[in-house]
Amino acid sequence: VVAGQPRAIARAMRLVDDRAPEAAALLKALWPSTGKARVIGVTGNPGAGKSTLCDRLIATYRGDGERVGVVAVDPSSPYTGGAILGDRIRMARHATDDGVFIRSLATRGHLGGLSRSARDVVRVLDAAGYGVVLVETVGVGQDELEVTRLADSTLVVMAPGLGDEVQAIKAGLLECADAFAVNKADRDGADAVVRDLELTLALGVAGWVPPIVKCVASRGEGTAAIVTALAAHKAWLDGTEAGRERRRRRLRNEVRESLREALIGAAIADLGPELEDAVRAVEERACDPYTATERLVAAFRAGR
Ligand SMILES: Nc1nc2c(ncn2[C@@H]2O[C@H](COP(=O)(O)OP(=O)(O)O)[C@@H](O)[C@H]2O)c(=O)[nH]1
Ligand SMILES: [Mg+2]
Repeated sequence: VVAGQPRAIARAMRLVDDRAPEAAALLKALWPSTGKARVIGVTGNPGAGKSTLCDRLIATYRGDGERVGVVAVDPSSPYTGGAILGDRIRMARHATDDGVFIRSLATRGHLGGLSRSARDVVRVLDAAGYGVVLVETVGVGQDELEVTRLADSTLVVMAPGLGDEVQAIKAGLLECADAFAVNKADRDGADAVVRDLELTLALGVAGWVPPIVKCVASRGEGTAAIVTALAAHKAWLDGTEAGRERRRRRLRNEVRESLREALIGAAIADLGPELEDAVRAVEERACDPYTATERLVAAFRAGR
């Protein structure tokens, strides 16, 4: 993987994605080779032009001599079904470029699992020397928003005529934006989206103010300005205390989440039948769930 061999990378990703028993040892061994990639989340409503824009960003970063990894999160929700094929087609011209590695991830519908898989797949790409990693997600659902948290910078793609009016957009999506791309500027309504965004941001952004860039991804217009905006955000992350604090917060969250998962696993393994008994007692209303939890925690602590 560290030597950048595509077959090894693909195999490592499969192990990580399947949560194979070897995955933990693999990720530990790869860790020293990570921490160099710039991870860019690309999110926004289906049809906004994320894949088209990613294709342009790949070309631009390749032109700068960067190796580029792409993680495409395929939503399993029925209304965005088929995105996987579309994404592959739109990025297909890079398929023969060995400086580009594209990997799709299924959402599988389990909360938290997606962001963990995505994060670990991104780590594999990082260890393999991809200096820029684009993570394309759809900005619907909490799980999707989680995925953008693993990014250094999150680009929110909007477009006119998609119900992307700023009032309608989820607050979570606005908050996670480090830059906005208002795509389909060849259509009516793009300026109105920009104006609405500017007004919304003027109301209450402290610290980094996300730049708003108009673009026409299908023609490659505006891509350079987006790359510049993302570079400015990276400079902010690296060069300011607020930026460094944000990185620390992300790692803190990761360790906590990983701890939560390990603890619940250990508790279930240790308590086994006691846990089932507690559930039954609550079901029979012999015990309230609060007391049941307290007793389980006490039993786990006592190592029974
Ligand atoms: N008019 C116009 N159409 C675009 C533009 N960018 C993308 N599209 C089209 O919008 C549709 C959805 O694009 P896609 O990249 O798949 O969106 P995604 O679902 O956000 O990944 C496709 O038919 C694209 O060709 C643009 O700048 N202008
Ligand atoms: Mg797409």
